[in-house]
Amino acid sequence: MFQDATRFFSGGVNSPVRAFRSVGGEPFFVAHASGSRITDADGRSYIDYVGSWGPMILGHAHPRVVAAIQKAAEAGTSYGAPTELETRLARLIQAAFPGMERMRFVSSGTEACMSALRVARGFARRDAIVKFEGCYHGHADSLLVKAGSGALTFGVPDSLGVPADLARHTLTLPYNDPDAVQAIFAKRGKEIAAVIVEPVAGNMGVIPPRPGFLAGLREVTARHGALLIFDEVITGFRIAWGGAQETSGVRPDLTCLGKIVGGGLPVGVYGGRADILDQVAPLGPIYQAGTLSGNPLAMAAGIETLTLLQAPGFYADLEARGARLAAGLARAAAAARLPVQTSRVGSMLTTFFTATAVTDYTTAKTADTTRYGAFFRAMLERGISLAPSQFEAAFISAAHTPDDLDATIAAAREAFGLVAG
Ligand code: KE4
Repeated sequence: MFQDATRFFSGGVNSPVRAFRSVGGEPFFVAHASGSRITDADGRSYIDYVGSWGPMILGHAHPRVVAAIQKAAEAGTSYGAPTELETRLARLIQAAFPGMERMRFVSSGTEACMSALRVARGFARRDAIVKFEGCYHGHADSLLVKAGSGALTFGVPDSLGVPADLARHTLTLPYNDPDAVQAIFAKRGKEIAAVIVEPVAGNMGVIPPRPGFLAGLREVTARHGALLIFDEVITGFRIAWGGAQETSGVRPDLTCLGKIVGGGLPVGVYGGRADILDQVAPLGPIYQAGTLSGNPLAMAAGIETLTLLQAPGFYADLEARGARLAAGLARAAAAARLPVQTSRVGSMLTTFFTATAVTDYTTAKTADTTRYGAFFRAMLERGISLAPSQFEAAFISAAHTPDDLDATIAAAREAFGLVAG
């Protein structure tokens, strides 16, 4: 199947990380999935911690989500016209994210972040934006930019095909570095339209914000007339019902959501202060549009998913599962005398193969990716499917049972031993 796929797709995949290139071996092809398990075309099943990179917080093929999609499909699959389903999902989102006074559905996290940036630039009438090294906000040109030569100079492209003229409007700073933020605003505050941040980083592995970091971003952006954008595509409905703005108490001007909010179907959302969103077409001069925005099947999947997340104790149970797995993995690594950092926020976690405390991209990159690759393969052989990259998160779902977690820890004990050997 992989051979066949390489005749059609670059690297045989429809998204780069799926190709297993940073962990070695060939990707398995999925036949079906249910609950915490995913089964490949050869009939092998795994306990799954990729969870479609975040959306599958309820586990795969939840019967109520599947039924909701089936019911919606029988009424038609797309209209290109408003439906009451969109309003119902928006009401649930606003209940979790009250700062999203107005919002708009799009079809991916990339589209949500790209649109939020254009809205911020249009509203602030400024071109510069600030992002953080190691944070990923989708593949829009302005966000595929790395730090320029000096910390205070504008960015350079982080991908071929991104014009230098565009990249120079993006400033990239170290994550968790409040001094760098203060310095850039002192020097260029008047040019900066927005700061976009993963309020808990997930794309360099899981890295929580230092105490005060997010509040510092809130203060400095407000003081300089810049907008604060929380990219909660991963953290939204993951680390809490109200994401990182619930856990941190910091309210951004704009929020981007994705993944869980569509229950596994293609949905992204951007939204925030009404006075900002009132500038978006057809009300105002900032344009953004989408054929499949608000797709009825995706809306139905999102409504059912968010409804199920409101079950009493849902997040407390996930927290307990996360704590149990993280403690078990840390004990297993210690037993193999392997220096690792287990970094966890709620039900998203990363085991960094390094003795260094991981607080930003530079320290994350001290991780031994060869060892991670060996660990990944050893776990796969033992029926555990982890993220095929050291710099991603493992996701626990409500479908992961205590037995699943204990089996994972037992497999890790062997895998760490092999890697240490
Ligand atoms: P999508 O366009 O892939 O739906 O979302 C982009 C995005 C935006 N913001 C954050 C914080 C994200 O994590 C993502 C996408 N995450 C990646 C990996 N964590 C998705 C997996 C992939 O690229 O295949």
